[in-house]
Amino acid sequence: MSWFEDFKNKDLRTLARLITLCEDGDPQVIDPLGQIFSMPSRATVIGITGPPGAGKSTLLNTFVRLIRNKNQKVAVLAVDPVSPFSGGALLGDRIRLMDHFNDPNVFIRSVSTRGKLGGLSLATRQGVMLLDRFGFDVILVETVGVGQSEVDVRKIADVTLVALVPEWGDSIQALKAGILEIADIFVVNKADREGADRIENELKNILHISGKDSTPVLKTTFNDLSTVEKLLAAVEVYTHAQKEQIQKKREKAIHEIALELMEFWVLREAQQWMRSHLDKSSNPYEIVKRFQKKFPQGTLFS
Ligand SMILES: Nc1nc2c(ncn2[C@@H]2O[C@H](COP(=O)(O)OP(=O)(O)OP(=O)(O)O)[C@@H](O)[C@H]2O)c(=O)[nH]1
Ligand SMILES: [Mg+2]
Repeated sequence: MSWFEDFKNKDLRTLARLITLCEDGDPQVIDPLGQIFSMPSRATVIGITGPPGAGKSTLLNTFVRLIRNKNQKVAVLAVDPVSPFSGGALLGDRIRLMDHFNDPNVFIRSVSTRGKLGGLSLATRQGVMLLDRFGFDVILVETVGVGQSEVDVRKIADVTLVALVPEWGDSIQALKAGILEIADIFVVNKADREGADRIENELKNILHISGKDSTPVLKTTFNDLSTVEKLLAAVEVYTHAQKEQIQKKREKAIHEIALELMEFWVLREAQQWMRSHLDKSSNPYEIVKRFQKKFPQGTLFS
């Protein structure tokens, strides 16, 4: 049986194995990925990003519950942070809050780079594509970081939620340029804590000044289900209203995906070659000059 046949037959091990091969940047995935890409796509991809410990996983855990209540299939892709904040928290910890391990219609998976060039966003994008074609109705992608996130979750998600917490109130000013570009919906999480109203007002002010009054700001608390229900409803309103733009974004992504993958392989090969040709020299420019001589500009891909 081929990868594709197994995938079509909804074999979960094949799905998991393909995601691993994507993480590894293994060239043998291209054939099956090409076949799988042609399958119908139907998932809504919800991205969530925010500072470490903002309660993203907790929120997604509740999302999973609400989505399952509607009898939809849901997948969670937790992107392993190799970020300076967390120093690469253990994934077991990051997704420990998931209560759904025994539900076959819930798929939870982490992706990590394992230190490989460009691998993280590539693997995440490929992972989302696989989960979509596999038949999940909703795919939740969690990444850590605001603005400087290694994975630009916006590129992958149909709708991007930025989670902030009251403790971050003072930092909003500093962050505003970055986060305004990222968020389709703002979440003030841990709204049971002091300062939630302040951060909400501050956000709304910044959005108003920037002419982005239409960006929703919702407060959520883990022990108040109705707040998370409202958030999910806002996500549905957004994806419904933006249907055409989302479709366009997906069409635009075709070239992005191809370029990212080709760049990845070319760079990896080039790096390996260059490293193996580093000779002893006290002058870095001498090394580059020898490289230039060997490959004059414009000859590499001629
Ligand atoms: N008070 C309060 N605490 C919360 C709330 N939501 C989550 N927490 C707590 O915040 C801590 C971090 O929650 P996580 O869901 O792991 O946060 P995260 O953003 O996924 O963390 P990383 O993935 O490590 O960045 C946990 O101890 C949660 O119990 C909330 O609404 N209110
Ligand atoms: Mg988490």
